[in-house]
Amino acid sequence: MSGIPNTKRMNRFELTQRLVAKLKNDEAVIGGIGNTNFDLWASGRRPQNFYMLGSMGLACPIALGVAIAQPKRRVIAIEGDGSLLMQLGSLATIAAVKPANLTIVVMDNSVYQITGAQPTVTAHGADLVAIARGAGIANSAWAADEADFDQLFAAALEKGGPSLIALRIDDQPATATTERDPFVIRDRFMRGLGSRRDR
Ligand SMILES: Cc1ncc(C[n+]2csc(CCOP(=O)(O)OP(=O)(O)O)c2C)c(N)n1
Repeated sequence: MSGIPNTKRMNRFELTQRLVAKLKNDEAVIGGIGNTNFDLWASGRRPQNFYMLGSMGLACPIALGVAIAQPKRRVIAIEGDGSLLMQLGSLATIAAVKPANLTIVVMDNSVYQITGAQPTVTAHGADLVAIARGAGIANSAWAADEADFDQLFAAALEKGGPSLIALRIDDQPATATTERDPFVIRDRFMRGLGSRRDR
């Protein structure tokens, strides 16, 4: 069983909707592969959203790049536990670079859900908040429930980071599927961030 503190098992789509509802300043949101970006897509189209296709573990590295390139914009990475586990080094890099405008939100269901619910190591006690703190992201916390998430996320946007919020979620599948055109996704995101003005 998981060594994660006794936090409520929440729902990814509901949490993603809560997150998106709090965005008021054209924040960039990077959804990881699969369910995290599917529920981001279902929570409302925004040109400042980027939907990762195909590769696990890239939400945090992409978000770090955006945060460095546009330090005045808040940037949020939403990643699954399996994907984050594949790219743990990104946490130490983020801790070293210290982007004040970057928040990581981890959706931990303890499985690789989209490929058949094989257990990840968080099902055996690996604690992603402890790992993030160990990597140097001191401002890392489990959200006890939805209200706690609201408060942690608002504080992350206000006070600055880098910060990481981990959420224990249920086994519900995502509510939609993102469009599958990487060029469209990239171009719209670049325009949404004001970094593509041609064509
Ligand atoms: C490098 C890489 N390895 C494996 C896969 C196959 N794959 C796609 S999504 C996924 C599971 C993702 O798990 P997680 O990030 O925990 O999200 P969940 O599906 O649980 O929402 C796997 C194994 C892949 N796309 N890329």
